[in-house]
Amino acid sequence: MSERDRKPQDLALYHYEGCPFCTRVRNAISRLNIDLKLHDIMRDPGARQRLIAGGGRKTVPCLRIDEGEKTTWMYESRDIINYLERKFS
Ligand SMILES: N[C@@H](CCC(=O)N[C@@H](CS)C(=O)NCC(=O)O)C(=O)O
Repeated sequence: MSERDRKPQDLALYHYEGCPFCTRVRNAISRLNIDLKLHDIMRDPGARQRLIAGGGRKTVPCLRIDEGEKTTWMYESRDIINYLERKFS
């Protein structure tokens, strides 16, 4: 997989530093060597608003998956890790 493929423009993780479920996902991102866009909802109120407006909940971690016109908001840390492992292992 090329360097470019490891920097996916169609994925973004909404998270915050002190959240243990977010830490699990960030650890998986490091392990899989992916350069993913991260939005910290504690430091960035705009990101928090976008998460609630788009996904309907303020729970983190949440992975935003953009596929053309369609956007999916994936909320469960286990689901997010499984998805990233399938895509990038
Ligand atoms: N089952 C979820 C739990 C996530 C969770 O409990 N996140 C907390 C922060 S560590 C949260 O966002 N709580 C605020 C809320 O649910 O609105 C997962 O594993 O992703």
